[in-house]
Amino acid sequence: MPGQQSEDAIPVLSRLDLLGNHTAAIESLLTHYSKTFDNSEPAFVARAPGRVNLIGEHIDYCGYSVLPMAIDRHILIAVGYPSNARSNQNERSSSTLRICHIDSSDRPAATVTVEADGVAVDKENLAWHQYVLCGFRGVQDYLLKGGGFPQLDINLMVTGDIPSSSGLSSSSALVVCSALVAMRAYTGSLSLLDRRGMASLCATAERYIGTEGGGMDQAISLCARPGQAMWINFKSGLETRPVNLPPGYSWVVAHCGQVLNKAATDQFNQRVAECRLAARLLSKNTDSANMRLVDAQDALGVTQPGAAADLAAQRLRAEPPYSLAEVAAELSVESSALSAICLTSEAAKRLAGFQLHQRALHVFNEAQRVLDFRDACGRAGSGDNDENLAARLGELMNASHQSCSELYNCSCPELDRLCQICRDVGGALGSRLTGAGWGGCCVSLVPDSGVEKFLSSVRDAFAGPTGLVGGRPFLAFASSPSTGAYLLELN
Ligand code: NG1
Ligand code: MG
Repeated sequence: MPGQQSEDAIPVLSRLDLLGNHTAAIESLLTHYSKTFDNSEPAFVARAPGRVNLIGEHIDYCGYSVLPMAIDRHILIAVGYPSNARSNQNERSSSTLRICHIDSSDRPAATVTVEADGVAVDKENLAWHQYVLCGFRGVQDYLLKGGGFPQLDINLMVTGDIPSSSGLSSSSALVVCSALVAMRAYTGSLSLLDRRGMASLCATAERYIGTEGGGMDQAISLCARPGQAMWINFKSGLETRPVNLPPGYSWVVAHCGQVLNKAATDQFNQRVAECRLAARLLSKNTDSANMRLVDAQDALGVTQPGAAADLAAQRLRAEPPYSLAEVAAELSVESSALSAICLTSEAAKRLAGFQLHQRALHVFNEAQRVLDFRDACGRAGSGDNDENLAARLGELMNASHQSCSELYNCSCPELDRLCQICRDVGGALGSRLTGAGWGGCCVSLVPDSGVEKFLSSVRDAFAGPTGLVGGRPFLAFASSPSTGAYLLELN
């Protein structure tokens, strides 16, 4: 069991290994499963956590490092075989996934039935179960490179407590959890891929939904260690390093009441395209297949991202925004050729003006802040004054939020206001939006002794006497770093 598995392997647990963690949620899920699927018992459960990103926003897809931690909110999927499935295996000519989820009033919703061989993700239909299909499709793609995959007839019961479209990575938790389910169902184990291999598979798989995201969310969901945050670097392959956080401080998540479904809107992919164009212009390179801002930093010949920011500030003009034709002319290529390598989404093609100066400055300086934050955390408990250290982390978080808001334009008035209240009223040392932004949550650094007062004073100031935001109760909670994804074998 876990003791015999390598640190890199995705944990496969038995009930005894849970030590009481998540057992209430799992037992309730098993009951729903049996009631919905003919009183049968599931064979296994997969669990994948959401995350809060402490610093490093919109830079993973530029090849830079980020610093998230997993939260103790997750997606759980119970999986079993219909009672007649195994005996009729040879007679069936197609595969079936029956997918059901527990709705917000704690009842099973209508079951969706999907033909499972060669799953197609439908970008036009952004129903939540499309993320389940992303996970299945990713595993199928992987297995097709080997010997293929067998037919499958299974039932899935899905539940979770991560608010959706809120920057806490509910979508990636669902993709990761579904990929674990698919891998276990097709191959009988999780031994083909380790945590990082599975994280890369899931990052690729989630792009079937249409967003050209980086790999942060899938990587932290799979690689998280309890009690620690994780420094995750995307420069070459996927590098992970646990980070100790300063003792005596809490990380508090608060929701601003606005939500943004990234997959349904243009902003995310437009930023990705602007970063690609900025990287091409700064490096003067149109030959390499892949040219991210981290590669442009190398081409600029500087070792620190902060120094690349200084060069970008001189070489890219702030106003007016660039046109595609203008960037193409500077690089002596056809607009169509540049578009083919940089503007790969429909959203990017709709953008007329590209704010290359602002986007590049955000990315380079944010990348520098991640390194500074990581190095400051490395000094925790080493004799340095932990109060000064926490104040430094808070400053970096505040600077990150300001840059997200003013240079990357990925905040919104409600998030700006909430962060300000967290600092001014709640006494946070730092507060910043977390995840893609344009709504969703912020994360604040708060001394342990001040968390209760923080929660009540921020609620009063932000939500007023009703305690409601947009008709819903104000949501805020402190979270300690949770454990990563695992599989629970029930038999
Ligand atoms: P959200 O929208 O918070 O799940 C997205 C991307 C990340 C990263 C952040 C911004 C996906 C699955 N996730 O996260 O890779 O780019 O935005 O830092 O695309
Ligand atoms: Mg997401």
